[in-house]
Amino acid sequence: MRACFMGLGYIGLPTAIIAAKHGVEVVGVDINPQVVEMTNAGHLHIIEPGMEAMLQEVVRSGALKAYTTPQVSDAYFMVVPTPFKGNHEPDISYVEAATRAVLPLLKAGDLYVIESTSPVGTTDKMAELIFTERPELEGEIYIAYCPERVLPGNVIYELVHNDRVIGGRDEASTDKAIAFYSQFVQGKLHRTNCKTAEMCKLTENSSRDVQIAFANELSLICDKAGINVWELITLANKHPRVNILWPGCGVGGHCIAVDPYFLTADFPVESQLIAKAREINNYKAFWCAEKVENAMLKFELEHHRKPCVAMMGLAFKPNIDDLRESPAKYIVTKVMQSCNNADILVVEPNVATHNVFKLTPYAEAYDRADIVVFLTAHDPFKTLPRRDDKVILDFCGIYK
Ligand code: SAJ
Repeated sequence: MRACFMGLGYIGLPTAIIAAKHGVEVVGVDINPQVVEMTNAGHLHIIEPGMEAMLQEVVRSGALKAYTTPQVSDAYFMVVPTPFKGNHEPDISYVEAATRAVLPLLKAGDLYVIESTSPVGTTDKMAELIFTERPELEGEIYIAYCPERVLPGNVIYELVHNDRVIGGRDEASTDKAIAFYSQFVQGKLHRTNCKTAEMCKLTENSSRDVQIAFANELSLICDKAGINVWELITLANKHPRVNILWPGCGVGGHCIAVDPYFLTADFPVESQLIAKAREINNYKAFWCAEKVENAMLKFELEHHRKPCVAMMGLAFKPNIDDLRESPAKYIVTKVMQSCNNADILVVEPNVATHNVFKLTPYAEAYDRADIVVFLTAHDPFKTLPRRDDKVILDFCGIYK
């Protein structure tokens, strides 16, 4: 069995590596020649604990080889990004380009799977494209949608142990895709149709976004009411049927802050709550920036000098170095722009250097600052001694 993975990013590359480790002959394809070169040299271009050693093993054994163009295989997996355009409309052009690239190689009996997060109906749309260009393949190939669910940082474990939803365009396609994934997935493989599988992925991340929006809304109410939101949620969660998530400085990353728009764009009338949750989570970052600016003004009025401010954390969530779509980064940028003469120390312990921000070690920044703003709950921040001589703005629950 030869499998061709289109896209060697945060999901495609780990999946290709795990499949190769489980006996599949893997062709990894990326349009970026540097990614291909690094992969073939056994260097991981993404950050994922434990993954590089595994890559080296499968490259050395010849189980995985990377190319810039697809090679004839028995199964093809579309694992490319699906970003959105300026107006929050999903952009499936990468899925389409990857599909067009494999089109000439498809033959009877092949399996074609989309893993990329996609608007409902994308699998059918791509099937239509395939059969328009290659009508002789109608009824001869297997087409399915199978989303991933892994949490960055825990990918090796979750790729193997998470349950997966597999939706074929017909029963035979579902069977064929299940047979492929069962080579390396130990979690349950749940069968459905492709539309439900597409919707399931969007539902999972929208559900999390809505729940975080509830926590963020509570944090705004508590701030006004003078209640510690962390204590409040801890207490409310003692109820056997209540499980509230935690507020933060917004929602970041490439999944939860993006996927709900795939629903709001296609179902604008129906998806009221989902749209509102997006608004609340975006507003939270804006609100945090305003809080910092107000604290700086207050300090200046009281002390007749500008404060030194430590902005603690740039990553989109704790203990990672991923700054993509990070609300913390947005807040730091906004505060720096509106207070251009201020003494602002930017801290991100998981990144060595940054091309925009000059980074300061966290203990030094904490020591020097008059105002400390916790944006991302990185573990090292929790070891800092609590100091009453500083103004502390804890947006991410360092002291929860
Ligand atoms: N966040 C909060 N409060 C919380 C939990 C998270 O504010 O209580 C924030 C984080 O700080 C971060 C954002 O949410 O800014 C997203 O982080 P996350 O850990 O919830 O999720 P991701 O984006 O790293 O990964 C998600 C996961 N989806 C779900 O948990 C439903 C993962 O399983 C998916 O595979 C991934 O999206 C994806 O690729 O879709």
